[in-house]
Amino acid sequence: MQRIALLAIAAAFAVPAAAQETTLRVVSAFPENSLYVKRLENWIERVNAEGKGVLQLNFIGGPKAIPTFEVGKSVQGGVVDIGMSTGAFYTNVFPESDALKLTEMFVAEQRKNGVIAYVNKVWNEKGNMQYLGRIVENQPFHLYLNKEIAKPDLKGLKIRITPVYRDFFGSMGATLMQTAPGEVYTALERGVVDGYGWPVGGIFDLNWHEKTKYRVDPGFYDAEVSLVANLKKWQGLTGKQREFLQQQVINFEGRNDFWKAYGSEEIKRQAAAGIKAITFDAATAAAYRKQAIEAGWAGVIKLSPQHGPAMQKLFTKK
Ligand code: 173
Repeated sequence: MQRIALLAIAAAFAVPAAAQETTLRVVSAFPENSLYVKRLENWIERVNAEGKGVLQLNFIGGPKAIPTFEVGKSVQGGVVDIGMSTGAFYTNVFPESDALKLTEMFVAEQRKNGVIAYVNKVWNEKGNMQYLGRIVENQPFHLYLNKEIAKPDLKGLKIRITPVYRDFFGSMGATLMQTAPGEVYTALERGVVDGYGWPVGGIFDLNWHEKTKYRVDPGFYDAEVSLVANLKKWQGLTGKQREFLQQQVINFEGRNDFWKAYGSEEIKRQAAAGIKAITFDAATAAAYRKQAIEAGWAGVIKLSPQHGPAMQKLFTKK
C-alpha cells in the first residue's frame, strides 16, 4: 500500500518534469546535400545531446519536405517551428527580409550595435518570426558566367537570380530568371541561363562547377543564412528552453570563423576545376561594388519606405 502511494507520488512528479522537454521541427530552405545542411545537422546533434530534458530539435528535411520559397510562410504560419533560410527566400512574407545581405558587420557585432534588436522588431511584427541568429557570414556573393565579359555589362545575358541579386544584375542590363538553388543545375545544363549568382563557396555541392566557366570578381554583399522561429512557438517556450536554444544558436554563430577559410579554399578549388576569374581594373571594380550596394539599398527602400532607411543606417559600417 505504502509502496503504491510512493510510486503514485513519484509519477506525479515525473509527469511535469517530462513535460518540460519539447521538440521543435526544423526545415531547411537549402538543398539536403548542401554544406549548410550538413553543418545544421551536426549542430542539431549537439543540441539534442545537451538538451535532454529541456529541448530537442527534429530535422524534417530540405526543399523536398517544404519548397525553398515556402519555408518562410511555413515558419510564419507555424507549420514548422524553425527554418534555416536566407531572407531572399521569404520576401513573400515581408520584403525587408532580403536586407540582411547588406549588413557590413558580423553578427557578433550586430548583437551589440542594435541591428539584431531592430531586425527582431521587424521580424516579429511583419513575419510572426523570432530571428534566432546568423550561421553563415563572411561569404561574399559572386556572379558566375559561361560567357566572358570585358566590363560590368550584362545586356543580352540571361542570369539566374533570387531577390538577392535582382536589383544589381538588373541594373547591369541582365535578363533575369528566378529559381531555387535546386533548379540551377538543370537551367545551366539546358543552356536556359548564361550564369547565376551564388556566394563564393558551395558551387561544388550541387555540381554546378561542371557547368561554370567564369567567376566575376570582386564579390559583393555578404551571404546570410539564418535560423528563424515561429514567434508564437518561441514565446510559448519556458524561459529555460528559450535561453537554452538562444545560447545554442549563439554557440553556432561562434563557429562562423569557418567561413573565411572555406571561402579561400573554394576559390582555389574553382581554379583547379578550370573556372577562370574575370577581374576588372581597380576603378571599375570599386564602381561595381558601389553599384551593387546602391542598387541593393534602393531596392530595399522602394519595397519598405517604412524600415529601409533605418536598416540602411544601422547595417552600414560607419
Ligand atoms: O539562392 C541564392 O543564390 C541565394 O539567394 C543565396 C543566399 C544566401 C546563401 C546562398 C544563396
